[in-house]
Amino acid sequence: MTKNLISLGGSLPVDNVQALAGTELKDVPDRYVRSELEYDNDVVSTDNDVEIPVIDLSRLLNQKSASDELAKFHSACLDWGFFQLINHGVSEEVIEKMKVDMEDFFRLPLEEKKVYGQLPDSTEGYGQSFVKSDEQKLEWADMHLLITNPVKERNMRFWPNNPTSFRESVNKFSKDVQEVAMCLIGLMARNLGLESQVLTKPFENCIQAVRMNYYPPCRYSDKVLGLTPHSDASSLTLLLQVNQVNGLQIKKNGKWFPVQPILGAFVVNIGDILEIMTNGVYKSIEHRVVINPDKERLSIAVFHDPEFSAIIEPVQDLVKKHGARYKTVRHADFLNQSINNKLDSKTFLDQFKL
Ligand SMILES: O=C(O)CCC(=O)C(=O)O
Repeated sequence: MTKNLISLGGSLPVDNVQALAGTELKDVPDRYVRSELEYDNDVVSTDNDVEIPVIDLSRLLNQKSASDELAKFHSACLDWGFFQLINHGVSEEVIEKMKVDMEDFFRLPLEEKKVYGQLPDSTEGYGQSFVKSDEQKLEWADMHLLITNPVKERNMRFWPNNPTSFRESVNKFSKDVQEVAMCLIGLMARNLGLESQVLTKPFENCIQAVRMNYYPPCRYSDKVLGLTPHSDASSLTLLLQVNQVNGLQIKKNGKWFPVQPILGAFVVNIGDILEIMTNGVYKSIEHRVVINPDKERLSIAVFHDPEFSAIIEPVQDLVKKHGARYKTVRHADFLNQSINNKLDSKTFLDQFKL
């Protein structure tokens, strides 16, 4: 058997949170208690007038509306680094099938899900990621991670065949989402005054990973976090809020803003690698997930990156004015370092700043 080239590093094994949440808990086990949340109430925005931008891909691609929508798209990338994408062209059928199969997978008995469990040296499969020490605080979530592209890098050992249509659903969904991601990167280049291939070429053999997140409800939801504040160490993430339950929050001007689910929309965010490539013009944004006291939450995050051998650096046309603001790094090294770091706001990217 040939060894896969893409390795996502290991994470220490932890208890299954879905199973833990299904027991009669008198309190949250200490490892899940996030004391930082005690001081948090005043920093969650209650301003309902502030809305994360909504971008319409069909308007971006239509000659008549393109220039207005491109301007909106540029300011969404510039001012927010996060937006919701509607009319993106991924069919309702493909999305619905993916959602149903994911929900059915997470509903399987634990022993069946464990068949697709992570191995000690990789975060691919069912389990958790970024757990680096026995003291580290844990997240109130389980996840299932798959490498979906390049196709030859797929490790089918981790691809559930229960439900029977799961593999086909991931296959179709990931392919369609990747097309949308590549289209957005090309349009970003245009908005930055670059030839589109300047940004798209490194993604020709795009590495794509799909991370399915399951956040059980917790009656002590004010003590736990579903996902620690972090920016994505990848380039561009498209996320589906599967069952329309709130939880995702993004940080802007020191405040957390909830991302209200829009049915069928993707939440798109700039990752650290695009921040480097655009020399900081577009920035990755810190985000986190809070837990609902009564309802489970499911989401699917799809990460896109240049191939492993790609050199990550600010594109030349964007360094002319201010000089390079970030170091040059091989993608493989960047990824390995990010995987061996525990999640912690934007501190990982700081190491690459000049
Ligand atoms: O579940 C969410 O809404 C966010 C997921 C996320 O940020 C991730 O998987 O990296």
